[in-house]
This record gives sequence, C-alpha cells and structure tokens, in this order.
Amino acid sequence: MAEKENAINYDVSSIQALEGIDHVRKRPGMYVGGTDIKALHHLVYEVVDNAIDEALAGVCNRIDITIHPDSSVTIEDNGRGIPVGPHPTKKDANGRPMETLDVVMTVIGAGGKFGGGGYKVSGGLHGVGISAVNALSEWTITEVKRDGKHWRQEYKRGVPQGPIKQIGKVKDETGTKQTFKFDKQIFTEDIDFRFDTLIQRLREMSFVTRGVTIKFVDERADREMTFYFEGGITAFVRYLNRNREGLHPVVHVEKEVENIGIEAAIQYTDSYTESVYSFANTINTIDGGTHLTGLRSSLTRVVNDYARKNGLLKDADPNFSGDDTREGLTAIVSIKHPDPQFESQTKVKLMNPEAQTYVTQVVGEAFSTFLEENPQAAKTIIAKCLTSARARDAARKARDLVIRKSALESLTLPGKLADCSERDSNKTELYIVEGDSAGGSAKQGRDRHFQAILPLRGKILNTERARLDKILGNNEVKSLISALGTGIGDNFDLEGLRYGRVIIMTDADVDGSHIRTLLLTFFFRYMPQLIDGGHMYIAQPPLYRLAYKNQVKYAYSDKEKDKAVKEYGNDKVGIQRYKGLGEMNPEQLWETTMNPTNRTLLLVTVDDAAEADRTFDMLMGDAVDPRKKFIQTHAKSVRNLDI
Ligand code: 0RA
Repeated sequence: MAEKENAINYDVSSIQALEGIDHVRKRPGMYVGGTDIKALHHLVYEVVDNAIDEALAGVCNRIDITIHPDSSVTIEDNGRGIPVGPHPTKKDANGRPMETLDVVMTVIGAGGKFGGGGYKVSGGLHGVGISAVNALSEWTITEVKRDGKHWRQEYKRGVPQGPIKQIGKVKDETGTKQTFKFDKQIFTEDIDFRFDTLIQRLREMSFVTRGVTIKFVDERADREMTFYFEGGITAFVRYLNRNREGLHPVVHVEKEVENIGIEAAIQYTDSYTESVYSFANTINTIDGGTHLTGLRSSLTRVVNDYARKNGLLKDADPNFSGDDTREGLTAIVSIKHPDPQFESQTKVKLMNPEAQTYVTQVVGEAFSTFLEENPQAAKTIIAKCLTSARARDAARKARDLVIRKSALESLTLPGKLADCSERDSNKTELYIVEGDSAGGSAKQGRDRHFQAILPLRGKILNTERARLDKILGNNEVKSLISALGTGIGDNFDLEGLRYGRVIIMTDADVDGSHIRTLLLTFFFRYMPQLIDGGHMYIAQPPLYRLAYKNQVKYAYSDKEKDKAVKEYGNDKVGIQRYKGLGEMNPEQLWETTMNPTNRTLLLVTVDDAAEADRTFDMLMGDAVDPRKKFIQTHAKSVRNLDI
C-alpha cells in the first residue's frame, strides 16, 4: 500500500476540512448551541442520532452507549457502518478522492448521508453531523465494520492521524463505534455528563424508535440501564400512566400521509393532570407546535361531536373547552417528517402547517372510530369531561373567593416567616427551608438585612392529585404564596414578587430530594414565571467538614473531599459528614450555604422543573413498585451520602 503517499494527500486535502473544524472550534455556539452542559450532552445526542437514523432505516437494532471513567463516551451501533473507501466526489488538493470515512468525520456540513438512499429523519440538533462532535473532541477513535472488514481511524481535535487502518476481519457484522473525549479547551466550565439527563433522552428515543435496544452504561458510577420497546409510543403511554388508572385501553394509530409518518397513542386516566408529549423525528418538541395543536384540537372536536350526537351534552349545555377534554389525558403524537421546519435552531417547536392538517385528520378519524366502537369507554370519557367542566366552574368560583380573601390575608405575612428588612426585591432573598430545626439555624445564621426565611413543616400537599382550589387551601402552600406576594395561576403577577431570589434549601438525602421535587413541581405547575424569570435557586449545602490543624475546609462532593484529604497528606484530617442541615450550627450554615461570597446556588431551569414534574408523578403515585425502583436506581448515587 502506498501509505506514505496517502498520508501526504491527507495533509493537503484536509485544508477545506481544517477550515471547517477551525470554525466549529471558534464558534461552537453555531453548531452545538454553546459550551455549557446542555451543549456537552448534545455531543452524545448527535452521535446517537446517527445511530437512530440507521434504526429508523431498519438496518440497526442495537445501540450501546458507555461513559467511561475519564468521561470519554463510546457509542456503538450495528447499522451499516460509515462507508469506507474513496469518496465518489470529494477530491483532495491533488485531485485524488478523499477517504469517505474522513469526509463523514471531518467535513463540516457533509452530513454524511449521500447517495445511499434512506432519508435522514432523526434529529441531530443542528443537523451538523458527527464531524462537529469530532472537531470539539480532544480525540476520537472511530471503528467501522463493513464489507467483511474491521477499520479504525483516530482523530485529534478533528484531524485524522494518518490513513485509516484495517485492524481485522469480520463475518457478517456491520456497524460503527465512536469513542470521543470532549475537549476541555472548548468546554472550559467544570461540567460533566449527567446520568439522569442522558437517560431521560435515551428513554424517549427508544419509545419513539420501536424495536431498538438502547443500552446505557455509566462506568463512572457503576450504573446501567437498558431500554427496549417493541410497543413504541403505546408502551410510552403505559409507562407514563403506570401510577394512574387508565379508563380504557390505549388507542393507537399509525399512518403515512404524503410521505409523513404520523403516530399517536391516547389514554384517558383517573388523574387530573394532562400529560401530552409531542415528537418530531424522535426529538421531543417541548414547545409543541403544529402536530401537537392538531392532536389537541381533534380530540376536543371528536369528544364534543360524540357527546352532542349521543345526547350526553344537552342543547343548553356549552361545548367542552379544550381544558375540559384534557383533564387526565395522556397522549403522545410522534411524526416522522422528511423536511421538518422548526421555529428555531433548538428544535423544540414544529412549524410545518401540513403536519397539523394531517394529524387532525388521522387522529380525529381514529379516535372517533374508537368512541363509536366502544360506547362504554366513550361514556366514561365524557363523564370525566363533564366532571372536569363542573369542577373547573366550581374551582373558578372558589378561586375567586380565595383570591379575594387572600388579597386581604396577603397583607398579613405568615407567622412562620422571618422577613428581612430590605424592601427592594432586586436585593432580597427568600430561603424555603425544610423542617423547623434547620429553619431555626437559618434564622439565626442569616443576614437579616436581605435574607428572609420560611420554614416549611413536613411535606407540602400532594399537588398531583389535588385540584387548584384544594391546593390553595393547604396551609403550607398558603404561607408560601402570601410570602412570595405574586398570587397564583391565572392571577399570578411577577410585579408583586417580594424576593428576587427564591432559594430551596433541603437536606442532601432522599427525603430532602423528595421535598425539593415537591416544591419544584408546585412552582412548575402554578408559578412557572418564577422559573422562567430566573428567580428559582437550589442551595448547595456541603457534604463534609474537614478539619486539619487549625484550618477548616468544606467539601461539596466526594471528589472534593478526596482531593482535600490528599492535599493535607491523608493523616490527621478530621472529617465530619453532614447528614442534614440541622447538624450545622447557624455560623456554619451561613458560612457554607448562605453567605453570598462563599456559597454556590444552582439556578433552576425549566428542564429541571419538567423533570421534577415527571419524577413527582412517580414518587407520589399510589403504586409502590415504581417508587421502589426509583429509589433503587438512585440508591447508588445516594449511597455515598449514608456511609
Ligand atoms: C454515511 C452514510 C451512511 C451511513 C452513515 C454515514 C452512518 C453514520 C453513523 C454514525 C454513527 N453510526 C453511523 N452509522 C452510519 C449510509 C451507508 C450506506 O448507504 O450503506
């Protein structure tokens, strides 16, 4: 083999690729949305999306994702394998064809799929392909099994390290294996992959890509999880309803109209909340869009039509509102579109108008047929809508009453609140503290000039199963609302907010995380503007106090503790493990968790809150099994809290 000649060609031919790589490294924002933790996770999604594409093309049924102890990530699939050999069109500076694998891996915007048939439907976030991931990695090792051969290539910061090498033979196997280590020169913040974030996304991907097994292993923490869903989104709906009672079997429809794949699964439950998710090309479109609008409007129309036709709504009755027909509804709509239009680069809202037309048509027809063929189920669903319409009416009246009352009451702040003296909400903070004893320490340790403390006793009301009117009556919630001064729900007014920062401070144990989940869910559902406006924070109390000679140091993670112990030289370090906030005296609490110059606060994002919302449902449901499972899967991550 003319290996030397090849190597020279690479140097020259890669000029175009090098310019592209340079651009990605200079402006990662344009390719992966930045250099924060979200962007970091996009690196994994981008590669997994390529594998999902293979699965959607019907040529791949296994995807293995592994995070290694050094935070490098391997993504292996059994798809066709990235093509190997001379590229049909791309030439290097000497006019010789480039290596196809290198084109896919290094030429920005090459996309990868050319002339191979099978359109790309999954959604690499910006559709930039794996070359961008490669460019943002300190190193990448790519292995391909294809045409009986096993190939390997190595890249450093996007640049091929010589010609590709054959490292073996294979029988009938095909596939691609990518291992990359994100580049700390690019991702300069102290960030790392989060198990829960990746799991969430992978679970959704597997639900909407039926028949593919996705295995996720986190070697850093010795955790793993495997997803396989034959049933696709029907299984997704069953999963979401695992703690609720379904009022009928899941209604499923799948149809292709004008080259657009449309799939929906629908089930009404005994719960009061709406859980509707929409996907476009396996991406969770969290801001919905035309496909979601189509689903919602068709359900409202079909339910109203059926109720009128069968005399379940009388002439004098008004139509059900959209809200009435969505209480207790769990539904997924998933479309596969060859040319999806998104509102913005972040791909969270679908804009294609025809998607709405076709979804309305397909779902409307299927759901109307279901009601006609299952009159018993239809009756139950409509009875539920009637109850919900009446409850909504009653709730409106009750709420008006409560609001009128609380307008008076809100003049009187809750007795448990230790308010601050500052009145300018740009400068003030409210600590919501779990338990009276921690509340006591916080009250003594705070700077009373700008920090207010509201201790909450025990667990606040289960907001999942209660309606707004009930929630407003709960004492803990009442004091929370009046302390904040904003009102709630439709009457929420950010102007009234009395504290610029609202900080949740709970213990670093399972109970603490439970209460935090409850609070986040409450805010997510009833005061989302607080989260959107960047007013919600989570306090980060330390896990350890380390004493060495006359120095004292606090560690907020095991890693930090180990590092500090090492620095002190291991011996004679007094280690105190904090089990709860209550174990800290007021000075320690101030020093470590409340003093603005020392503390770390975690800003709560809508993503965090939405995740809490989902977790919440599971934690508070009647079913014990999933709850046990949750605690078990999380047991390892909390294990170190209890030694
Ligand atoms: C280019 C063309 C084809 C497949 C791929 C790239 C491909 C890329 C990745 C990345 C991770 N796994 C992947 N699997 C495949 C089409 C190949 C053909 O037509 O045979």
